[in-house]
Amino acid sequence: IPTQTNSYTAIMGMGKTGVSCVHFLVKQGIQLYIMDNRAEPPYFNTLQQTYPQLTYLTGHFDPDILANAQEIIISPGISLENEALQLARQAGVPIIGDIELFARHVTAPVVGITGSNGKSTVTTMLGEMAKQAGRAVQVGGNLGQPALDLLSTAADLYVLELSSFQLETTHSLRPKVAVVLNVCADHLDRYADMQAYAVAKQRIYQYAETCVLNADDPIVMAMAPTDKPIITFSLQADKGDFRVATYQGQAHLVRVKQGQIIPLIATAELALKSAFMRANALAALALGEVLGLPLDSMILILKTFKGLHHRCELVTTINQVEWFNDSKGTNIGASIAAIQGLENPKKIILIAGGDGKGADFSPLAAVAHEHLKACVLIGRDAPLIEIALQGIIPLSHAHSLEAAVKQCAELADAGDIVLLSPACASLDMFKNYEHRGQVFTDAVHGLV
Ligand code: UMA
Ligand code: ADP
Repeated sequence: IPTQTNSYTAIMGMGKTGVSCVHFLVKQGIQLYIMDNRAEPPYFNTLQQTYPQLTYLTGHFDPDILANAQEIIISPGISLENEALQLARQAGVPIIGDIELFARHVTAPVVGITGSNGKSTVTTMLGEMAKQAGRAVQVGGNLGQPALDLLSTAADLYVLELSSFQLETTHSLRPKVAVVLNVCADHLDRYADMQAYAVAKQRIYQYAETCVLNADDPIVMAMAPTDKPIITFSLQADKGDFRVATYQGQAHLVRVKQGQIIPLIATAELALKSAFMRANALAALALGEVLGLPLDSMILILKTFKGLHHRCELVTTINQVEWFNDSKGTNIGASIAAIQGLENPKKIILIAGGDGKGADFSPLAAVAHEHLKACVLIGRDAPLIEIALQGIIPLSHAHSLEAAVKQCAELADAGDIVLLSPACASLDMFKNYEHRGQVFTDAVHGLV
């Protein structure tokens, strides 16, 4: 156990982030005290075996050890309001996250991408565009591969997906270009209100060289800085530097420069055609322009990018019923976008529910009225969604996702769509959203 006060850095969390911080800091010879308040944190055994010389604590966080640390590196899954941290905060111990460590060491340009929805998609698309253009690009962050791990490979560009939790503990990241894609209710179990959540997201713009903003989102536009270049995108024909407009009788994604409309790609040529994918494509084009990526590389990716797993992914068609896995639809905005994206009024049977993270589900009602045939509810917060949708469409409950799939198979007629887009986190029933999506996919395949 480190004895000297201030001789160690404390790491909170033994998830993916904690492990990446340990790997990074061990190489620098820094003494570490690693904690997790879970009895069996996911990477505890691996860490102990790899680094037996380090000090570990599981089952709880120790306020005194934290208060005596030189610095605390906190994982995004742990709130800054955690009781055990308050002594350290009062003592003025610096508390940072993995992205702050990354920012202190990175030497190549960084793109920062945040927003309530579309982060992973835009991050991946932009990474593909940069690769296509021959750039040595590293892609990661909240997307899955922790940012610090990316530093071990030489790169001339980093594209990072950043969550509000990561941004809260980041102080000196200077992105070459940054975007807040959109802001809708999410993580209200961690934030006092929408304002606090938006403030965390806005941090991405603080030291950005150029800011890309969604002109269709008033919460994002309210973040527009006045002291640096901004570029906007919009799905409307009358606003945005990048927008959707008619060109020679066909809808196109276009760039508007000094009043001139420059067509970039017909929307019919996009590999993914829903409205939210158009917004994601416009955002990626705007970011790519700032990076100087050639237009032909970007367009090629837009024509071929088929989307990520668990995001409005067509699993299969059985008896003319299409089954879509949108397990990554973890908040109400995502699920509304997914439902509207399917453009099939009254024929969608939705599976929703899980850990609602304190959200208000009432905005689902209008969309349900317009687009849904029925809804099967699962998970802890099913009763909250039931309240929002009662009397609007037929509702039923299922005790498991497998049972929900069976119910949907009975409800669906030829031409219908079954969509898993829970509007909730998965952690009340599953390991993560991938696990939920896999259980759904297996259950659907099991119907045949
Ligand atoms: N936890 C504890 N005690 C601890 C540490 C964590 O109970 O001591 C719990 C947390 O409450 C959380 C879970 O364990 O439920 C995991 O938290 P973590 O911070 O250890 O997570 P990591 O494994 O480090 O993964 C994190 C991101 N997770 C979160 O922000 C919750 C991953 O994003 C990210 O891919 C990874 O770092 C690499 O950067 C996932 C996510 O769900 C995909 N993100 C949220 C989202 O997208 O909505 C923000
Ligand atoms: P994130 O990384 O922000 O969670 P993803 O790219 O993984 O976003 O997409 C998650 C879900 O959010 C998708 O499955 C889809 O339902 C929805 N979505 C994607 N892009 C957008 C967007 N631009 N606006 C609204 N919803 C979106």
